[in-house]
Amino acid sequence: MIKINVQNSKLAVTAGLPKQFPAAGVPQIAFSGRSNVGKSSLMNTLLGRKSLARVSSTPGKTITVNFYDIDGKLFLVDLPGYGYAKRSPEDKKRWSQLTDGYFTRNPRIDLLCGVIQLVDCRSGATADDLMMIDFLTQSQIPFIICVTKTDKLGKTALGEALDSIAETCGVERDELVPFSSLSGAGKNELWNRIYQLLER
Ligand SMILES: Nc1nc2c(ncn2[C@@H]2O[C@H](COP(=O)(O)OP(=O)(O)O)[C@@H](O)[C@H]2O)c(=O)[nH]1
Ligand SMILES: [Mg+2]
Repeated sequence: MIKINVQNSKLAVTAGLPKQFPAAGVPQIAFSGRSNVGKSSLMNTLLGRKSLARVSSTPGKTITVNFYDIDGKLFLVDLPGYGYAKRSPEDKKRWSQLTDGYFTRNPRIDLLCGVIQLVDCRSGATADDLMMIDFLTQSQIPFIICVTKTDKLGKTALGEALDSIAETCGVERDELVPFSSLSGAGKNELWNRIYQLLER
């Protein structure tokens, strides 16, 4: 089992173009989700850092793929958020070139161990979320569905949301990882699942 010092993390590469994706020989775990789903907050929580990944109140601002170097042993990859309604057509094009590029022009796609697909517990899985899940399934890329902002729902409503998300996404309910960046709930479970992806 690999030992990773999670505290030893830094933003290594901010890629605005596929040719900027790093060629380093370390495994990659990518994070995908719509804008504002809580991706930056979740990555900060996972890494025990306040603001390594930028948390924004204005969603959908930057279109880059950010590679966080974790102890020289792993890249956590922040894919650009989708579904931001106010994006210009040029930005939408950049989004798809960069996101498609991550999967089709990534020099180390062989080292992609899995994708953490984030779904907001309040909105449930959107059409865009389902499109991404479909793509990952078709491409035989392992993925974990992580349900964010669970602190925003009471116990009963959250249970119903998890049932519904599992059903629409076509996975078992106990395959979902419920997560709250506010409370830290789900952090250990998500790390365990990431380790499982790395050891497959
Ligand atoms: N209550 C609550 N709010 C959250 C949580 N995660 C993120 N947020 C808030 O949701 C908004 C978007 O978060 P951010 O991490 O920037 O989302 P991103 O656009 O997916 O990177 C911010 O206002 C965060 O403070 C969470 O677990 N619980
Ligand atoms: Mg973000």
